[in-house]
Amino acid sequence: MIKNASIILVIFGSFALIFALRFSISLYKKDRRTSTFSFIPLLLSFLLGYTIFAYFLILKEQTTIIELIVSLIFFGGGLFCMMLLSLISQSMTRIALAEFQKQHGEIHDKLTSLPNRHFFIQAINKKISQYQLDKQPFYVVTISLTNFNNINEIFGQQKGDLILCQFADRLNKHMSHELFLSRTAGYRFSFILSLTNKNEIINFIKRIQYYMDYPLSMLAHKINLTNIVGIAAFPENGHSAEDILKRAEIAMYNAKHQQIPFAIFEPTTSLFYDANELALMLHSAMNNMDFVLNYQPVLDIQNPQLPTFEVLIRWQLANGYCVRPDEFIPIAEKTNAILHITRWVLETSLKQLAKWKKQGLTPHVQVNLSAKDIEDNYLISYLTLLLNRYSIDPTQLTLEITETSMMQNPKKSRHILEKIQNLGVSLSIDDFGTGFSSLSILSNMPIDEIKIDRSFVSDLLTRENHEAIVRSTIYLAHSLNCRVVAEGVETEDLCQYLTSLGCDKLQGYWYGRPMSLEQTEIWLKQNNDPLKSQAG
Ligand code: G
Ligand code: G
Ligand code: MN
Repeated sequence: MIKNASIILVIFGSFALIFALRFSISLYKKDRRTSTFSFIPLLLSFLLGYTIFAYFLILKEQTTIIELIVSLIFFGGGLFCMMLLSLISQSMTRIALAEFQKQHGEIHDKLTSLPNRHFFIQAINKKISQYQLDKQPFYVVTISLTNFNNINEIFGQQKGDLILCQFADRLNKHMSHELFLSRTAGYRFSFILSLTNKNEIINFIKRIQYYMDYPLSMLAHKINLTNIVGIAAFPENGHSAEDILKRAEIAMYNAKHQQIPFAIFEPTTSLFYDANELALMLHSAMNNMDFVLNYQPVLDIQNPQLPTFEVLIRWQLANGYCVRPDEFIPIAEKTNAILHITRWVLETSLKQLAKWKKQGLTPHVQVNLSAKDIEDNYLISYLTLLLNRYSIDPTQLTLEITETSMMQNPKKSRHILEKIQNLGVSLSIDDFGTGFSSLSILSNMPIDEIKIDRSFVSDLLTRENHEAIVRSTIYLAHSLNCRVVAEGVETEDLCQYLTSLGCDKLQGYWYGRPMSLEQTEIWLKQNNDPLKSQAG
């Protein structure tokens, strides 16, 4: 009886060990580490011990209580090993699952479960490395919804999300796995096409757009989502993944701008980003201050030897495009970003003046302020700090304020402008004639200079009423003790006529275009040459 019980216990124990061995083998198959492998020989040697002990029990005629207890321990040990390895195996599976989910989350979008922009860039990079081997060019295509904002407004964010998922699902149905369909921004998706023939590409896009134009349904409503597509080619349109994707997006903006369903990137087309996009990009540009300054020379008729420059900001994107200040300054004005930009422009300009001073060059610079800047109570202290820090003579600096921004809050503007003037810095009214300033307000402003807007100057010689406006503005400005600058002087004829009207300064392509820092330094050195000045 005791003998049979002992044998059964040892046999069950060894079965448990066999299970433990199976767990450890499958664990090792998944894990492939020596620490997990070491379970296998250990369990095998246990199993050998169990078999020898069972054999020993079977051979013996009688079994003692001690042997029964040992068999019990064998049984328990086998069970213990089985449970332990099952537990380890389960935990490892859970850890692996969590890791997978984490990685998946990093490269996938939660809403649509499609890969995200990060993944897509990796996918393009993979295609680029493959190109080194097979020389197979490819296209990156971006498809964006154009009326999704309306959908969100009508149905609310939650339903909007569901509609977006339906759109993504439908798009995914028409794509094979190798196209790497990804969600690359809010309501924008991208994929990679390995076709080489342009007609094939166009047919593919047309087919996709045809399917995507079918209405989707939400709560018994039929929803028409409209989309546009931009396409860029590798290696024709760029060499890095970011460049190609960005260019597909630029092509897409062009399609939107031209109101056509799709466009292929053309290196000559200009850039059309929408305001939302620019606002997002501006945010990151502000972190690195991705701006540069250009300098446009201004001719001082009374004092032609004194070089004067208007400082003009430029925002250069990584893809080589230059966003015009007309496009991004209004966006920066909506947030307080403009205050930081102005401070950067002021500091960079004054730092440059300090560098030039060391080389014996003391040009005059004119910096543009925006409407928000003249409401900024800290502008004065910042300006004082800069003038002291860089030891700049305040008469080397003029600040330009547009007529419209000055008129937004004349009382406050006047207060701040007076403080600026007290520092010894000059003030100039930019784009004069485009706003509707009242003469009484104007005459009370501490102004040193008026810049007549180029819309009046350029056709001065052919439009009598513009000639009258310019002539009377010069008269008015002089009676208010202000100097007058004419902007947009593009020809020699204009220059002569404006000089005869008594204009004090001329600015325009005739005298010089906005220049990079390097070009400006060359200009400065040439104009600082005493021999040339005397000759001129
Ligand atoms: O140089 P360009 O034609 O792109 O300039 C367009 C407009 O942008 C001009 O009206 C000019 O005054 C404005 N601008 C250029 N640089 C600056 C700047 O540094 N600050 C502000 N506020 N406006 C600028
Ligand atoms: O508004 P503000 O004066 O700041 O504008 C200056 C802008 O005018 C600069 O961006 C400059 O590029 C542009 N500009 C300067 N001179 C000329 C010119 O002669 N013709 C034209 N069309 N633009 C000019
Ligand atoms: Mn200006």
